[in-house]
Amino acid sequence: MRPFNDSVIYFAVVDRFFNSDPANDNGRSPEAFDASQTDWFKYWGGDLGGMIQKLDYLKELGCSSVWLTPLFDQADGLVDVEGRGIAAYHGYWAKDFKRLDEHLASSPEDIRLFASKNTIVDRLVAEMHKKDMRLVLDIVCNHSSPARRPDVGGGPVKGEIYDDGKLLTSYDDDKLGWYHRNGGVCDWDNKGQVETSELCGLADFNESHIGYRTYIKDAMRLWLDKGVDAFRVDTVKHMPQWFWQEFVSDMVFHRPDLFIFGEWFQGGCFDPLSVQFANKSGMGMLDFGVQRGLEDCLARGNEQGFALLDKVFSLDHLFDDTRHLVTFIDNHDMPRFMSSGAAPARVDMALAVILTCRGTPCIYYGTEQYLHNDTNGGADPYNRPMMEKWDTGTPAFKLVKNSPGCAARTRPCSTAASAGSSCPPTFTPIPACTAPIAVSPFSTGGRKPRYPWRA
Ligand SMILES: [Ca+2]
Ligand SMILES: [Ca+2]
Ligand SMILES: [Ca+2]
Repeated sequence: MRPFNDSVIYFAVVDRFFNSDPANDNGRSPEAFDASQTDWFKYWGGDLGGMIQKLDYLKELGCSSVWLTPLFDQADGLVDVEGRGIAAYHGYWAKDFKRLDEHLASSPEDIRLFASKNTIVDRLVAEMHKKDMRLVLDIVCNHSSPARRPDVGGGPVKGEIYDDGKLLTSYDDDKLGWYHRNGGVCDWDNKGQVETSELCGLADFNESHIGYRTYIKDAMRLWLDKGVDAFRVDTVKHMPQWFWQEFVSDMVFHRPDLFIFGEWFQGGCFDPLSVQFANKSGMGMLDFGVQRGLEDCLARGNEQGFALLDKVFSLDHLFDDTRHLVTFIDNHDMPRFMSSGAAPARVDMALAVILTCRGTPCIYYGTEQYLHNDTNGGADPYNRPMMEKWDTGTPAFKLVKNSPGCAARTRPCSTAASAGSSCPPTFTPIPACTAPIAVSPFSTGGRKPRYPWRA
């Protein structure tokens, strides 16, 4: 597997980035779209044409890779959660891994993307490769979609799965035996239960079924054949390690230069199981340790200053290869850095850290514009505003693009920035730092973690 650490990743929630075509906004379920962009739980119109139009902006920013939220065809309509209708605008409730969601494109040929070689995905990949940029596809193997409440019509049927439009199975009529039927996770410290029970009511795939494994791996190989350069893998904590080892082996056999990194929610150096995953699964991992350390000192202003971040870097030896870690300051599953208390200058400082430390930095869309909405503390979904500005002159934009030693475009030629180790003792000792650092593992104490709607 080829590390991506010569790259800076830009992570965009496609629905919230740029709307190039109002004709596809309604999709198959107009009730799931909100043209006023005030209902945060519905589609707002962003599409792949919008991504293509903004590639030059991302290229100028210096981001050489773009991670897009999942592109698979999503469950249509609204899911009713506690009286609120929620659409699959985020992309994490797939129903057909071999089709493109209809909100993202405009023609039937685009939707059946593997039946043609001139679809919008082909054009996106071609444009990116022409600009020496790489496409990171967000994939989900753990689950499909949640149920609608029986008295709310029009929403998705739980766990309906299609193969290029042909219905294969569903949770309620699971002819194929592709789903676990263990109910929801109750004990979050029980590894087996976390892997084989449901997360937020999402139909949980039974990875022991060879038919399911064949389907999901065939689908992902098709996406690789379209030119996808890397996978970001959702909810890796919720499937057993043997599945990931098999999956990674098969994908890398198909594409030897493929980079894969996984989301072990809140994983990092303080969570031994996540460290084991990072060292044994064959894929890299999102580094929640660095995120937590940065948030602690630069957003929340903890009086211990950089002590937690110092501790994180001091534990780098736990990982076989820290180049495979993907660093970030915030993402779509937590409040944005500014919503956590950071002034713009602190955002700049945090960006400077991830742009210069080990691993591959990943910038959440809009950070370079100081985009944030602090409703409900900026928690999901308020951390996913519509991208509003494309100013190439903000300090954050210029920092990513130009700052000596931190510039995104210097990483490919700066081994020190992209692969060098960190040296914790360089932080100046201050009295507060000499006190024992309250480093607790990310244990949930058996309670359900606050997982986002999309989960
Ligand atoms: Ca649109
Ligand atoms: Ca759909
Ligand atoms: Ca599972």
